[in-house]
Amino acid sequence: MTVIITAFERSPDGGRGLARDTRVRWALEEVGQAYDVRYVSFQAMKEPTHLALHPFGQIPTYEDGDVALFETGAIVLHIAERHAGLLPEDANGRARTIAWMFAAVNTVEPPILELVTAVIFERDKPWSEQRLPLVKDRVRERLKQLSARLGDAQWIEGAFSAGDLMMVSVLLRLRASGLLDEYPNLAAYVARGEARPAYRRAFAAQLAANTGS
Ligand code: GTB
Repeated sequence: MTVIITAFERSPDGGRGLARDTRVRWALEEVGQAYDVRYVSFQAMKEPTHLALHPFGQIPTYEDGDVALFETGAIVLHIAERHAGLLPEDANGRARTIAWMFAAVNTVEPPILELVTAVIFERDKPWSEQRLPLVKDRVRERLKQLSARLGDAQWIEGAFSAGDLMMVSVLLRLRASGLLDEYPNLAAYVARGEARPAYRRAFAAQLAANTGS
């Protein structure tokens, strides 16, 4: 059965890999699962055909036979459960890895998204200058905690896992802010993720789709 995901017809980031289809592509590349992409416009995302797949009218979605999913955490977990390589073999290790996936989207990503909102959408508000340092400090707090936990380790729970895939994907959104560089072990962690051949293939595929190259 062919796996089909959806992605922006034209990503607003012009192919910098920040749209969330990149993490799904990455997971599929890690496990060696071929996939097709259906590109959708902003308008098509809000129409009934796409809304049947994604109740919030967003990308990415994932279809595989009779399974249709939305939410990148759920999609990556589904891929990781069906193929070897992204979850540890032992039950406790799997549980901890899944906890890290949730931590990525539920604990680390929210302040990062708040920062993105503050920088992109609230820049012209009269209170923006006052608020931005507070928002940045909330991100720093999470980075400090994550940095302390990672320490000198290569990956978060032993070998590379879906937990790292989700965490690196979330942290990548911070690159432009410079905050990541304040935590050298996290900057190196993200760079290790980006250096993985599967990530590079995923990045190249989304770039080609957005630039035609
Ligand atoms: N929680 C969901 C998940 O993880 O799957 C969030 C999905 C989501 O936010 N999708 C975004 C979307 O479809 C695209 S990824 N937005 C359109 C809409 O809501 O109408 C977010 C995103 C968009 C653009 C950039 N960029 O240009 O840099 C980066 C990330």
